Amino acid sequence: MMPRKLSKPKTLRPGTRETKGGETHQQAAPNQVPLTTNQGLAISDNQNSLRAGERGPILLEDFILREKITHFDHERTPERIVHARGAGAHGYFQPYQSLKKYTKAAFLSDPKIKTPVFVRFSTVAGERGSADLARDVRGFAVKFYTSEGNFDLVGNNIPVFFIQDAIKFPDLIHSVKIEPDRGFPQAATAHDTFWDFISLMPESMHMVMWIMSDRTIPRSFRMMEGFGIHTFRLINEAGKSQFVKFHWRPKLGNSSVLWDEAVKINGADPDFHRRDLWEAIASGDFPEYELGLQIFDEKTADSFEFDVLDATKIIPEEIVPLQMVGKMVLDRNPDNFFAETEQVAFCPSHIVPGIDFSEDPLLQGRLFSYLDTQLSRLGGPNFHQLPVNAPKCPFHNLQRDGIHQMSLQAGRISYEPNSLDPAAPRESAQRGFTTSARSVTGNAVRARSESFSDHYSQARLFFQSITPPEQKHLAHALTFELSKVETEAIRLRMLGHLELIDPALADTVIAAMGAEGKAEKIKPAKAPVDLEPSPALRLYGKTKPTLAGRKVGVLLASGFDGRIKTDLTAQIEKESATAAIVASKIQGEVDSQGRLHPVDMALCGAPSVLFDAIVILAGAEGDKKLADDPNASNFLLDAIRHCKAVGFSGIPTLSKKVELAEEPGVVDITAKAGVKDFIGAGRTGRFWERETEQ
Ligand code: HDE
Repeated sequence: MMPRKLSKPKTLRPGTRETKGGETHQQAAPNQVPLTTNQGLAISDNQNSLRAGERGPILLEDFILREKITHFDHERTPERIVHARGAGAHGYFQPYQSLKKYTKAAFLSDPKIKTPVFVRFSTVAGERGSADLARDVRGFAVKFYTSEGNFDLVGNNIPVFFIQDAIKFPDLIHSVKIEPDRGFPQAATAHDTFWDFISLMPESMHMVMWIMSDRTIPRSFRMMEGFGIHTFRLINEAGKSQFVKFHWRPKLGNSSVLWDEAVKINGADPDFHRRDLWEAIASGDFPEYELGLQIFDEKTADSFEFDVLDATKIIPEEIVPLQMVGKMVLDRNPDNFFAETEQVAFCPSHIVPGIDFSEDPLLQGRLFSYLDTQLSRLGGPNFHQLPVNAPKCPFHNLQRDGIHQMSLQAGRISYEPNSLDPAAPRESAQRGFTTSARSVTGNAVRARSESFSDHYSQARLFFQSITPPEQKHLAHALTFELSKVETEAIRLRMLGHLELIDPALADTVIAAMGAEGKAEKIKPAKAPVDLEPSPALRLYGKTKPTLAGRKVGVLLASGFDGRIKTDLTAQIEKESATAAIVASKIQGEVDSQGRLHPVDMALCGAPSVLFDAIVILAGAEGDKKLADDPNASNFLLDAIRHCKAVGFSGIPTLSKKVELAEEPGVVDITAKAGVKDFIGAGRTGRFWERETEQ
């Protein structure tokens, strides 16, 4: 779909009334409901509190002031202890074909069924006001409002987790969040307590590879994968149970930014991800994800060299391929961030008939935690009545009262069985949720199965499966993070783990840190083995290169060629990408014909890290001005450094200044096929061969 341009906000000028003090008093039109208190009382003056004389103290009698301020004082609810910062969207899910063979879940039974969804993407460690581009796991939580109740698939953008047992979660989160005495660092793993804990948790080594990879600095929520992580069960009408793993694949393909970009984006636009999602949906460019399932039976599960109940392990797609079974489209922004994105309450225990849990000890702990957290976060047991949380199918039971009760629960009967009300809700053996038949035996023990003990083989598999640029970035990230650790013993312990994961990776990081011969010797519970590399784990090279959904920054400087600009922006739109027009001044820029062109952003607030590819269009005079502007040099230099497609025209002074060389992906846009070549380069995305950092 071609993205529509976002409409510019309009200013309204309602009638105002004259005052001595000169403050603005906008008046409700006669046919408009006036501003009222929460009791419905019309308010005559929303600018002045009630005073004893024009210059006197405020009277306690001012119930209007007190109501307004009291409500304001209570505007915030406690933020989520993890995943505090997030962005949400509405949409729908639709299966490609009936999955009745595997599951009796109604929403998967018929390709005609469109199930409404609400999705919330998030970071994990940072507080609600932290920046979007923190190096962090991203939450990918989907609430399906099915005809049989809500199903919450509360996943992440990484298919494994740090720990194997829920009892370690508070420790993990305490180690990663701000250190409790000093209150920093915010939204960062690069500190002592995190790496101290991690280096003492061999089971987290696989996840460490993923979090140090480019996956934790995604370009967009629209360009990242999602995973249910745990093994779940699918149950069909005949009661047959199979294991399943859930995957989301973005239609736009995967894309991440470089660390240097992430750092700069956090300064230039800390809301980069939520803005990107909001603008894409508002302009009609709806994000889409395919749902892929890995379905396997108990016998297959038993044949793996790892345990499918261990959340630190993947099942390589080369062993159990993904079946793409449906798509999710996000087509509506929330009407109110707080009411929807903030108050949405996901719980892995929200399940529907046809899907069931596994005995994964991490999942089992989550089944308790989420309901509990909503009680304290949303204030009571009726959070399911909030519009974003309420099922869209009928629901009724005999639970009553409680804080923030919003429904009018009529009638005398609030117990069951009863003989007084034949119409009261009762259980249904036929339609009700039943736990799949599974035998549970054994003594009560606090012990971890030996089948969970290989902590290094899949970490190695991940590192050896990703592309060379991704490997390089991963080594950089480890060097950066460990160099921030002040305690030498922690650094050396982590280097010992790296030696077990991959000696070449360890050597690179050790050399970059100057720690040759110092790594601690770690004894693994189980010696790692080499596994067949899995290309599916790569970020790049899995989908066709595309410019769709990306943003091209077009920097104009005076005297530019208006025809090239028109052609270029038309070609960009044809790719389903967007062009952001940038110039030194927000009021516009003049072309070679003296015509003023409107612009979207001023250069001082539009560094090239905000774009996927850039073009500089300048006339001779504009070029000289750009050469004198450090923002323009940085615009170009950063795009080169970040390996992006660069189109330029008539910029000898600026290009000389930044020593622009003939390089792959750098295109003279004034050449005969200049615009076409630039679009081709834009589709390629990054030209890794240009990457200079070692
Ligand atoms: Fe969560 N997690 N988690 N988590 N989690 C929460 O619930 C918890 C885990 C995930 O956008 C909390 O509503 C425990 C794995 C997402 O609102 C809390 C354990 C995965 C979100 C909680 C885990 C996740 C949360 C905090 C270890 C990926 C955000 C606020 C057993 C499969 C959902 C809330 C949203 C949120 C507990 C581990 C994903 C405290 C105890 C593994 C996407 O209940």
